[in-house]
Amino acid sequence: MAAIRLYELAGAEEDRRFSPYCWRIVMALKHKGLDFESVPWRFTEKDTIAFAGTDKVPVLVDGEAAVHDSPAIAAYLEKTYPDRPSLFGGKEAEALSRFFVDWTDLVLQGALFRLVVADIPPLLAPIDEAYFRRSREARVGTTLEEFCCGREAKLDALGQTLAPLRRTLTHQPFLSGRTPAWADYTVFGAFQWARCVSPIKLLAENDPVYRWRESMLGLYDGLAAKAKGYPV
Ligand SMILES: N[C@@H](CCC(=O)N[C@@H](CS)C(=O)NCC(=O)O)C(=O)O
Repeated sequence: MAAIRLYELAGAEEDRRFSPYCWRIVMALKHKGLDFESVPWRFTEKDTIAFAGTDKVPVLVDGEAAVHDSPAIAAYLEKTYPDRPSLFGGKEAEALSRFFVDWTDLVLQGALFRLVVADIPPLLAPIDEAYFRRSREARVGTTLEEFCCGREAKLDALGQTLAPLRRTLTHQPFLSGRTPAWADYTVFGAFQWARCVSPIKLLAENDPVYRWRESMLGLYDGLAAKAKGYPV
């Protein structure tokens, strides 16, 4: 059994892993070359992860340590495995990458949520579907279908949201420079979440963000590309 366990959000199908935050950590573990056992988890299985002091995934268990919250897990991996490839590339880069976490959580995932959230309920385990609908509809103040209607205009808004990312990726192949690191995994997690739950085409093939996403999908023997989801 691998020493590290990662609790990851799954849909009705155990291999539909669609949490953007969990994808960050899957990519970070691969980056560090660490083996891990993935444990599928559903939204309503709060008791299963209560030992880690949270009701959300990812939760990483490594020996005696139980860590939750994706940036905290990344910091834990960097500190605990300093001899493995660096996730950040130094303290300044670690601090700078915090911006990518906050931008992704607050801006990018918000823009994607408006486009894909109505596609999620049919993919959930029956025990999760009512919980998901109730909690998310309370958050947005309407039905998920109503919230997502008029996707075309929302795609335009996504295009504008992506403008800084697009320009950066015309200067360099990855957000972290010549090779991918934590900032890339953070942003990529959001795109991978969308790909795992929705058939919507988010990016045109001539978009530098599309090219970057292709590179990210191909990393680690195409791990993310092989994951259950829709073609991009
Ligand atoms: N800030 C946390 C957010 C984690 C999070 O929101 N996870 C979602 C899955 S995508 C979750 O477990 N939600 C539980 C719920 O909605 O009840 C992180 O970066 O890990």
